[in-house]
Amino acid sequence: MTASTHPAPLRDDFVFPSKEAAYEQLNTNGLLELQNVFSDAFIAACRSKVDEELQKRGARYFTIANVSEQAQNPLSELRNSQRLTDFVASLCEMTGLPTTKEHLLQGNNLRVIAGGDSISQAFNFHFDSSILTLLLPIYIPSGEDVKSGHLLAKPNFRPFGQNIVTNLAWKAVYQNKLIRWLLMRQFFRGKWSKNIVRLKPKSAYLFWGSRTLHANLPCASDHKRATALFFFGRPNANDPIISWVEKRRYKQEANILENKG
Ligand SMILES: O=C(O)CCC(=O)C(=O)O
Ligand SMILES: [Fe+2]
Repeated sequence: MTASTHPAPLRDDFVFPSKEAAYEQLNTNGLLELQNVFSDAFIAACRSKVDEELQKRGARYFTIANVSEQAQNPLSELRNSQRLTDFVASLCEMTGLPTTKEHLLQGNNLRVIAGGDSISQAFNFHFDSSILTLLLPIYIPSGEDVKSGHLLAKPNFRPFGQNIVTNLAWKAVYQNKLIRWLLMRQFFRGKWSKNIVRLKPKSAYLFWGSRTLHANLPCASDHKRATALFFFGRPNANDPIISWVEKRRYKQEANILENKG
């Protein structure tokens, strides 16, 4: 194996909060920002990679699934970050849900929104199937909220421990066009003002994935928005039916949002 040529993702001087404080924050506030955790060089490398992919594909929406397995992508370096892995593993373990370090990372993708797809890719409210989701902003447009692609999140909106039936019921209720329209209307009436997470590149955002109802805001069509998503742990690891469904879903995860809207 040759040594990686990618920059180290984490800033050397970044100090993680204690896992107890972080766990408390996730349970009460619902969202944990690790401010300026990523190095300038790492974000710059991720941006170059996004630009390269945009050059190939043109200004449109796309996702790259399992991006951390692509050695040529700087995001692959994140897997080697022991400090980050230990931190997220501890948080997942603290939930009491069954997790193992080997199966910690369940899925990950790079998500790029550009050109005319910006509106159709906004307000796609959903729950992730992970215990913990890490969102890494790479490009976030500046400007007013409705053109910024920021995150809308209602953290801890439902408890962990959905079984297959209740999970499907939640999905049927929250992931359909009528609710999307109603939630959008709520947003434009200012009802989500406390739930806008203004994303800053170089920070990481953590939330309980399967508990948090979330979506991103639109961004202007002449801007690009790029995020990487890392999904850790499965709340239903011991349920064979859910495991089977989720395995299929992780394969399709990158396409789910792509095909909606
Ligand atoms: O790109 C984002 O801000 C959120 C994407 C997301 O929630 C997901 O891919 O599960
Ligand atoms: Fe998500």
